[in-house]
Amino acid sequence: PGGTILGYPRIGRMRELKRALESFWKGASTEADLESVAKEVRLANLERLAALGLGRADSSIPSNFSFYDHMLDASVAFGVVPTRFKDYELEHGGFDLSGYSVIARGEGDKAPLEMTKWFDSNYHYLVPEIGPESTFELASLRWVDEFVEAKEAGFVTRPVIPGPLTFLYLSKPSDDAPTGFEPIERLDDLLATYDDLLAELAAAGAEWVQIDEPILVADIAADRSEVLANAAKAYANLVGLEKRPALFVAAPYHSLGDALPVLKDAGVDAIGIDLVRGSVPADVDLTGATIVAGVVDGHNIWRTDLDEALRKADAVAALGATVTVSSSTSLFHVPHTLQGEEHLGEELLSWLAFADEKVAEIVTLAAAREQGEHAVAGALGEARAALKARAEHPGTNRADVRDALAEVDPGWFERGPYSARAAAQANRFHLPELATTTIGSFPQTPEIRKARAAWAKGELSDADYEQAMKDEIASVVRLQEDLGLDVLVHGEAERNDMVQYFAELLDGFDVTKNGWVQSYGSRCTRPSILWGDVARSAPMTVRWAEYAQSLSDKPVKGMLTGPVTILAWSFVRDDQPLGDTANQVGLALRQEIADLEAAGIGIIQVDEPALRELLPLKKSEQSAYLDWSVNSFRLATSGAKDDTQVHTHLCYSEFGEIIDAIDGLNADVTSIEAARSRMEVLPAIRSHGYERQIGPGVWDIHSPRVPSTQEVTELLQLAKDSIPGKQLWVNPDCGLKTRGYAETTETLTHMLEATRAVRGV
Ligand code: THG
Ligand code: ZN
Repeated sequence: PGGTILGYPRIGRMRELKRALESFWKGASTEADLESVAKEVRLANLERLAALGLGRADSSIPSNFSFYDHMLDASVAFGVVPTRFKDYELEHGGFDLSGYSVIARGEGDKAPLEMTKWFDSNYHYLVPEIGPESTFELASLRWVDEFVEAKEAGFVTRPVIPGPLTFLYLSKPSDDAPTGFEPIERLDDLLATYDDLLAELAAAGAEWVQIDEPILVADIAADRSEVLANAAKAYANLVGLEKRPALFVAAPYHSLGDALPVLKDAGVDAIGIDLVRGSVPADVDLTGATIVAGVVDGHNIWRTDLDEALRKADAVAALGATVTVSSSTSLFHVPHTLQGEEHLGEELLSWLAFADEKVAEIVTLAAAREQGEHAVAGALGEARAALKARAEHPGTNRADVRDALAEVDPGWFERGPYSARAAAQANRFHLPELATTTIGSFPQTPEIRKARAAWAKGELSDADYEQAMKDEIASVVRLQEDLGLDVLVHGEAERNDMVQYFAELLDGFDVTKNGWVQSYGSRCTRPSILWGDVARSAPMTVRWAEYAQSLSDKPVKGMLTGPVTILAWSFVRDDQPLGDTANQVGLALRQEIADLEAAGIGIIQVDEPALRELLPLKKSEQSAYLDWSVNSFRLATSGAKDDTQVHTHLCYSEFGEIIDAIDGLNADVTSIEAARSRMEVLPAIRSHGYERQIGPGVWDIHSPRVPSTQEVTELLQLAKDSIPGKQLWVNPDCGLKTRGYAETTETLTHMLEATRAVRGV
């Protein structure tokens, strides 16, 4: 029927779930308190979606709640939690919310599930661990219970479940699995569990279930014909069940390609396709199929071109399909609502649509298709006017920015040879083997947040705020000197977020007040809106770096966020190639680096943690991406002098695909996340033949646990097996802003003890 969405934000309009989770983890509230907030969030979402025009009784409202992560939910529901968490299991099977939280966050010597990026988004999922020893059984009925809860409140929802192929292809082999084992080998056993789940949902009265299979749009290591054969087998199995809801298989994030006919032939009842990122071949026969056409961008915040959306829906209908209009992806990638964002100004507001406004657009599109465009002529007219105003706005096309980029010549992308740089830097800094540093941020204490909030409200003067930040910087510098780190940082007290900080200082951006988007678990980010041409009007970081350097004889790193990451973690304009936008940012950073050098800063880190995240899901698009992303970084950094040491930091450990890009960035030192995966990336880097310096993280900072000196020593020794000591740096996985001072001081002490032990070998 009419219109639907693939999912809705789960964290709550005022981040109620975040607050409830964090209070529960602190021990300040009970499991029952947490359950009750969660229920309020779920029911409020249902009411809101119905009020916006999705049907209460026709399964067009999805139910996609999760306490922490949907892949973790699937691990728990299918009974495949790693054996190290057995102690936390309830007597009759399954986990309560404390046990569930331990799997997500770790405790004592129990490392949590690994966390990694969800497709090409800024969301992180928890990686299931599957081995030959895993036993599959339906161990949680949460999805059924939530369906029943909604039904009792008057809503027939559509439960949203990760699909069997996506679940297994995104899993990693368990610690107990023999080499060569692939989780997908357990497909038959997993399917038996889906059979049970679908029977339970049907018995509870579910008419539809949404099974998310985004893995089908991605080019993954597995052979495509094997993936398609598994898809055919899995869906033939599920379609053949006697007792089941209608099956809606959704495949967001790109084109389904040759998996589309496979799903159609298997006889699934509806197929969701992404028509924002992807497309349907013009010659595919969709006769008899029901297609949920993702024509409203679920992953970005621009107001939809409704005329184009209608054209896309019509084109799919012309292939023979019955069409329902929808979002291209779940809306959990965008904030709840534009309400409360009036400070953005009428003009910018009129160009935007967050989750609620997108639902309204979908309802408009559905009405246009059912009743004719005349029925919604007003809404269509408004959308046209807003799009036209956006295209014609002077800020989206600035002559000064365009001229500056036109003057860039190829020499601006090249630094001198590494050997010369390395010699100049060795001469300037005299760093030891296994040099120690941190990634940049130190804990953002409640006092820092309070000072920033007071300053924003005008309750703290500029001078007092400046002094508060300087005091914090001084104490962070002193702590690092006491610990004995070799290369210091200023700690980034003055930064709310590594992207937003720059967005607030650069032209072409705006920031929201409450535009939170879940990043992982209870953690959210507030992506900035990159709407226009980007330019720097004044230095952004120099006075803080200069102050920190004035306090120490050791080098203090200048800290910048790279162009790709600024794009990836913002909502970025969709009216020009990303590479053009990235070069505008690159040029602004190049000016900043020149100013940092002039202020005496000798080591400058340009973070690109999101480089891997934006890597296209389709192989055919990857090399063009790597070209523009690497180029924008080189544009930013290649003006640095030989004796300026350029660092970069990348997150997430699937480096196989981008080792060439790391090479291409041409940074002198690259730090990477490696602790949770126990350095598994290093052999690949070694066999690639990497001549520059690398700092594989030895502390997983996403978890509150403190690794022992012994554990860090083992990781460092593993690293030394692959990388010569002269090239090796010692650092945590990532910035420390989410950690507290107690665990930070303790872990850094362990890190330095381990370094001394390994240096002594
Ligand atoms: N900034 C942005 N995106 C990111 C990161 C970031 N994406 C990937 C990675 N880092 C995700 N990691 C985090 C780490 C910490 C937080 C969010 C994402 C975080 N958020 C606070 C919270 O939810 O409590 C925000 C509160 C605040 O700043 O006031 O701690 O670094 N853009
Ligand atoms: Zn990182």
